[in-house]
Amino acid sequence: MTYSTVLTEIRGRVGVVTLNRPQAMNAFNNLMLGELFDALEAFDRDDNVGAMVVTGGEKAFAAGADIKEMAESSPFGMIKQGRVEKWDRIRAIKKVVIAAVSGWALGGGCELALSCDMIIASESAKFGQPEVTIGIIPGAGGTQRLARLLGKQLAMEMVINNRTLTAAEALHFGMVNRVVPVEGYLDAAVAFAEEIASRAPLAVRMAKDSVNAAFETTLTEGLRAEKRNFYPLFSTEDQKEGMRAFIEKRKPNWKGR
Ligand code: DAK
Repeated sequence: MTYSTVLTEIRGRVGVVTLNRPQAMNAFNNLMLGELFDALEAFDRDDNVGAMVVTGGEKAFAAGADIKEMAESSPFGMIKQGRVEKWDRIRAIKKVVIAAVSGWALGGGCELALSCDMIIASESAKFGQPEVTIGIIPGAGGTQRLARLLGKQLAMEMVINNRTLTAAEALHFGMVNRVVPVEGYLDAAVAFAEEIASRAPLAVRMAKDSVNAAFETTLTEGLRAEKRNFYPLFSTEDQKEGMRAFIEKRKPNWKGR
């Protein structure tokens, strides 16, 4: 598959999707949004890929939705373009997706990073939701995910008053997993994803699903969801292999079944 606004490559067992509209700070137009999710879905189906990384450029991960494209939009125009449904596609990805963020992650760019499972940030990363400065609010989950992640006060400040977080602040508040030097930030994210790709695939999938359940439901329902994912793993070859390998003091050889 060839794309015109994203680049794709497979490094080891990691599928890397790079947003590639540097002339617009990787602002998403409708085409790029579609290509990004097409590429992620293709990697999700590919048995050679164990985990994915989404990245942008050193100066900008993504500056949000393309304001020039969006400026004259109408509600029905956006619905017709399927923009809302497009954003739901990332939630359906089964494999782990890591965001490798350097420079600006603003508006939809910040929301894209938050939609990923984990975030590796370069020291230059800056996160913000400046939508109010152009007369709208976040529309791809920013108000909800920031409130859950950072609590009400800081989320309010970011969403209402355009407070941006530096990489160090984002780490302090638990919004990112690691902060690494700008040089080599993508390599660090790929290495992180490679570690995940080396683990039992079905267990990783169930683990992701279980943690995500915590954000959707009550504790009782969440615990049920965990159990629904826990027991079936005892029917997999990988569970037998993993436990035998531990007992035999060797590395497991995962089959993904
Ligand atoms: N859209 C279009 N073009 C953009 C852009 C954007 N978001 N951000 C930057 N650019 C373009 C600039 O216009 C400029 O293009 P030329 O003028 O050279 O043609 C080029 O990128 C370089 O930008 P600057 O000259 O501004 O570069 P600086 O280094 O001075 O500043 C900046 C970088 C990222 C701080 C600044 O460009 C900036 O503030 N950009 C806008 C950030 C922003 O407001 N983002 C929020 C957009 S609203 C939805 C879900 C989600 C959304 C929408 C719908 N649905 C579910 C329906 C999301 C909405 C948003 O994200």
